[in-house]
Amino acid sequence: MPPKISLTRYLVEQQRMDGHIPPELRLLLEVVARACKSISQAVNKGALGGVLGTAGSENVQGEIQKKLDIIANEVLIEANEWGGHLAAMASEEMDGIYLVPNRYPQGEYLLLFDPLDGSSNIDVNVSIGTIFSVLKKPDDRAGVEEQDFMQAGNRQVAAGYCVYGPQTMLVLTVGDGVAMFTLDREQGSFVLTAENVRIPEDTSEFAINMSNMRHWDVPVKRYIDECLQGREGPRGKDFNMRWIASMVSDVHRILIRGGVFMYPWDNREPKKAGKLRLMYEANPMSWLVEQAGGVASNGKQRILDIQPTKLHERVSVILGSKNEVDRVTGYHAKL
Ligand code: P6P
Repeated sequence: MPPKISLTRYLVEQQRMDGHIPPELRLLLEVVARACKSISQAVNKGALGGVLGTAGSENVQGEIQKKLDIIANEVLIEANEWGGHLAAMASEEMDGIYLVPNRYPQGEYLLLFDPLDGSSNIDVNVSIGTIFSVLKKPDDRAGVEEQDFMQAGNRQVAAGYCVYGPQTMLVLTVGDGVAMFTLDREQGSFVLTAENVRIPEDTSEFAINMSNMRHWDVPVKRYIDECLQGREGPRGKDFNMRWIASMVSDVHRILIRGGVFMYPWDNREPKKAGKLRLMYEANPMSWLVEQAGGVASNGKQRILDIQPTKLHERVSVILGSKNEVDRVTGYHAKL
């Protein structure tokens, strides 16, 4: 049995090899991982912990907040605010940015997160997760404001998620490939269980919420229709479909065995670019997918090149196996 490589050892050895993880960033990632362990404990308690159901409030997105949404948000804030590695945080569950209180030292990093993605699955015991993205604060002046977060996804210095499923797994990139860690509950630490993860360039599996079909744009309708025609159709092969309604779980499956995940623009609310949020869902997931050899597009451009203008802005997401995403973006180009 090879020696167990802990998250800490992995980060130290990565820093030694290629300098991608300065000590402050390593501290940040270890603190986020510890927070995810606490969230995992709370999630695993379920009804026994009195954490199911709604909190009776709405978030900035106008969505009903689950008790665990708020618990996860608080765990991440409390874990990260005192360490001296952060200047500010932003969360799906908070309207504006959260400045590190003056009683703590300010750091150079900005942490963004969706504290509990897929929370509609909490009460039905289906996997959910935490998604996080790390940016550097522009160093041209003191203090920090929302405008400092308006950086394209190609400026991220770290990105990852923790999926609370049959295993609790942390998946991470700092720009040198994708590594996966499985929580060893006996040791209480994340142990390296996969690295240099690669997404197969071809797939026969797509993930999309089919109930929205009548609202999709033509290129998406064409792509899905051709998949549904199977081997008798233009694709010449049968396709399988998955939709967990938890982006973390759908993306995790794609990192493991390939596939294409789509939450495209649709005409239900034409002014909205999409359902998913750019800064703390699409950007971190897109970097992970690209670092594993996949492609992530909004149909017309690389997601990581989108210049954000609002903290909670939404985006159309098509990501996964390179040749399938290229096909979908090719259909958009023919519009
Ligand atoms: P729908 C969860 O609420 C989420 O933000 C993603 O995790 C997931 O992929 C999507 O929304 C599910 O949306 O419309 O199918 O419920």
